[in-house]
Parts: sequence; C-alpha cells; structure tokens
Amino acid sequence: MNILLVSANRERDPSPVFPIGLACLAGPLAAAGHLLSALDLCFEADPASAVSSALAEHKPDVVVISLRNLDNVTWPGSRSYLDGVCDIVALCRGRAITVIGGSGFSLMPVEILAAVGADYGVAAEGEEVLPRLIHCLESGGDAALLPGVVLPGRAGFIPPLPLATLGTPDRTLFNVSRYFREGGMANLQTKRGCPFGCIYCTYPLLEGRCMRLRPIPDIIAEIHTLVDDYGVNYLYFVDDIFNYPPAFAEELCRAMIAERLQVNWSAFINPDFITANLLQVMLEAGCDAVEYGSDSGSPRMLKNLGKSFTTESIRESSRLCHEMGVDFAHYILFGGPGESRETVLETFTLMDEVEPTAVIAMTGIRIYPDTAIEQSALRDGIIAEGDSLLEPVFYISPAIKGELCDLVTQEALKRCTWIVPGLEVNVNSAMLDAMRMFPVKGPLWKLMKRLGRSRVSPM
Ligand code: B12
Ligand code: SF4
Repeated sequence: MNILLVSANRERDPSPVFPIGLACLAGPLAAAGHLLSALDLCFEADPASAVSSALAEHKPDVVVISLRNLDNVTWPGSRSYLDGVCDIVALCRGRAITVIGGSGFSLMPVEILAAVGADYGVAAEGEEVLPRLIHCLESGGDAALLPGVVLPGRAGFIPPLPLATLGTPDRTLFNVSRYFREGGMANLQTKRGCPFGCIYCTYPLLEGRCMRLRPIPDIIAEIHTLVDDYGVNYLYFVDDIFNYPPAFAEELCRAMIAERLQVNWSAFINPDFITANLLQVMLEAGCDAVEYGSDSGSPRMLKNLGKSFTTESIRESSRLCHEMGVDFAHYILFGGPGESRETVLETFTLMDEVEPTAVIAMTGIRIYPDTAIEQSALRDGIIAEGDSLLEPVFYISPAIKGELCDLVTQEALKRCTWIVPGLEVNVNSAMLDAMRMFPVKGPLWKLMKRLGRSRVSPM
C-alpha cells in the first residue's frame, strides 16, 4: 500500500523533538513492501495546507498519524494539542484510511480515537502490529483480533503485546539535520521499560515494567550512522532511566569509548544507581550533563510519590557530579499528595544544599488513567469516577493549593538556577527561542550558569 506517515507534533519547547517513534515504524513497514512518504508538521507554517498538499502529491491509501503529546503537562498555562489532530483526521476523511498511535494516543486510546474520529487506533508499540493491521486492511481480515488495535465504537481492545526484540529506527524519511540544528541534539533509545512504581508515572504503562535491552552493537551502529551520515555530535538517550540496569549502561559506555565516538550526550539517570565508577565511564564516553527525576527534597514527599530513593541518594549523587565536574539538573514536582508549605520549603533547602546547575520545577501533577495518583485524586475529590482526563487535570494537594503558585514563584525568584515553566520563572517560549541562538548543544538548562538574575516572564 501507499502510506503517508504524519508526525503531528508541533511543540518546539523545550526543543523540537525528532519523531523517533515514526522512524521505528518506517523500517518494518518498508520491509512489508509498502511505499512510504512522510510529512513532519513540526516545521510547517500552515499544517492544514501541508496535509492537503501531501495528500494530493502522494495519494496515500493509508495515513499513519503519530500523536506524541496530548498536552504540555504544564500548570497553569496548559496547552492541549488535540484540536490539531482532529484537523488532520478531518482533512484525510474520504481520501485515505487513518490510523493513529503514539505515546500520547496510548495513554487514553478509546477516548482519543472517539475524540479525533480516526478509522483505527493502535495502543503502545507499533513495529509489529501496524504492518499486521495494514495487511488486514488489504486482505479484509478482522482488525479487532489484533493486540492493541482500537476500533471506533468499541469500548475495549485486546491488550498490546510487548516486542521481544527492539530494532533500529530508520530516519531516512525525516530531517535529522534540521532537528539537530534547531533542537541541539539527536535522540536514540537503548532500552524500553521501567520496573519502578512512582505514583503518577505513565512510563511503565507505555513501555511495560519489564526492561527490554537493545543489542549494544546495534546501538553503536546507530550512533555511527548519526555521526557519520548526519554530522550529529550531541545525543540524548530517551530511555526512562539511562543508568538502570547499571551493568548495561556501563557496557554500552565502554563500547562507545572503544569505538572512539566523537559525541557528547545526556540522559535521565536515577540517583540510586550512579557510582563514581559508572559516572567516570559515562564521562569518558562523552556524557556532559545528567538529569535527575528527583521530584522532591522532602523525605515524606519522596515516600508519598513512590520514589525508590531517599534524600541521601540525591545528596550523594549530586556530590559525585560536583566532584567530577559534570552539569546536572534536578526535576521537581510540587503539589503531590501530602505536599504542604513545609515540604515545599524542604525541597528548596535541599536544592540549595546540593547546588545543581539547574532545577526545573513543575507545579501540579497531571493525572492519567490507571495510575496510583488517579486513586488519590478520586479519594481527595479532585476528580470524580468517570471524569474525562483528556483535557488535563492536575493533582494539587488540598493543603497547599491556594498558595502553591505564590510560594514557588517567590522562592524560585530568590535563586537564579530555578526554572518553573508553568509560572514562567526564568523561562518562556521567547526565551527558549533566544537561547537556541547560542551555539550550545544539549539541554538548554546548561545555560543557566550564564543567567544574571531571576525573573518572571523573562522576555
Ligand atoms: C525522552 C522524552 C522526552 C525528552 C525528548 C528528548 C528528545 N530529543 O527526544 C524531553 C525531556 C525533551 C521531552 C520533552 C517533552 N515531553 Co516527553 N517524553 C520522553 C519519553 C520518556 C520518551 C519518548 C521517546 O522518545 N520514546 C521512544 C519512541 C521510540 O517511542 P514512541 O515515540 O512512543 O513511539 C512508539 C509508540 O508510541 C508507537 N507509535 C508512535 N507513533 C505511532 C503511530 C501509529 C499509527 C502507531 C500504530 C504507533 C505509533 O510506536 C513507536 C515504536 O514503538 C516519553 C515517555 C515514554 N516513556 O514514552 C515522554 C513523553 C512522550 N513526553 C511527554 C510530554 C508531555 C513532553 C513535553 C510536552 C513536556 C514539557 N512540557 O516539556 C515535552 C515536549 C517536547 C516536544 N518538543 O515535543 C508525554 C506525552 C504524553 C502527554 N502527556 O501529552 C510523555 C508520554 C510522558 C508522559 N507525561 O506521560 N520528552
Ligand atoms: S518516574 Fe522514572 S523511575 Fe519512576 S516510574 Fe517513572 S520512569 Fe520509572
């Protein structure tokens, strides 16, 4: 069949993100003998006319739409992206069969399929099931029997099956160089899955709790392609946790060192599994910044959020970063169950103590179906049974709700390393655009070192 791959993601903050999910589907679809073309809406000034032109030019039988983000998960100042997806589907209606999938879609598949009106939906990984669905469409099979496939008007579907082996993305249909130029990095994945159970987190729902590791030679070959064919010299590992399992991270870094790859990179790491030895090997392999999903500096809140580590691990892992001279950021989530003025101030105090290059803080925690925080939100009357979560709803502890924004703004403004996107403290879209003008590769928070004083709505 003639297939058009459409990346619906137009978000450019904190940086434009290469559509690696669609690149993972391109290989298996081409291997099944389909003719592929692609439309990436990220850089299109007029998405509606770009979709119409692509339909006219390629005359696809099937349009495969990737929905990465539902919204920007930022409170206040939340932005939903669903209207844009409805527009794409409407333009395709009567001209091609539409199939929608992606991480955003997979969080609420039945509800999103109904909202956007596509012909088929696919929850979770698409590498195996999408070619099978297309085959079904060609041969008149029953698509409802395929795992993960969602049909309009049906309340349920067969649960998706996790892939046994993870392949290498085929990026040839997409503009790797432009993402590298404008986003400062290329992305790649070394594994899927997270075995931990943080109460708000969707990653184990999207990727499973069981970790699936890619063969290291495949990852090394992929890095070679990015470096040699696309001139990339900065990578971002999109793994849920780069340093878990630690032995795999170390083996990969040692292979990168042995290959003398000329790249720098960064990733999310867990403070419990970083040792001086592993950090040293990571630095030798090109790592120049690490991000911790620490969430809080309050022992009580770490427990309430279901974190696997303690404030001691946050201290120790931060100390290692200082000792070895690597930039590091802590990501904080304010407002979870049990958050109070006291626990918020504890977090500021711990961050003052560990002195990261940057702290990125969000106020409010988005509630997703099938997470433990959904149950807390039901108990606390923040949502009611049957409420839709398609438009974002945020958990904010009733004990702090009235003063959270003022307190966080006031405290963050006293510190020039804090970024609070929802409250526009030290960051907004205009500032991010301006920061991208610096010849800096990797996460923009590394530039916080150059910021003079803290501001709300900096530009
Ligand atoms: C790494 C990551 C980031 C990095 C990206 C760095 C980079 N350069 O790539 C950073 C930290 C910058 C980031 C930023 C943001 N992120 Co983010 N991110 C992730 C993460 C952890 C992995 C994404 C990834 O690359 N996966 C690997 C690829 C291969 O998987 P995939 O894209 O899901 O594709 C697979 C399937 O979904 C499916 N598929 C994809 N498309 C299609 C289409 C069809 C038709 C089919 C059949 C299947 C299919 O098949 C693919 C292969 O298996 C996910 C969480 C997660 N574990 O998935 C969140 C996630 C995607 N992010 C999310 C969000 C919201 C954001 C931000 C808006 C947050 C913010 N306010 O800054 C920004 C948006 C950035 C942007 N410009 O779009 C949400 C999106 C859902 C939602 N709630 O709306 C997620 C799911 C996390 C969450 N909260 O649940 N992110
Ligand atoms: S926050 Fe990190 S460690 Fe916790 S469940 Fe999510 S991906 Fe796993």
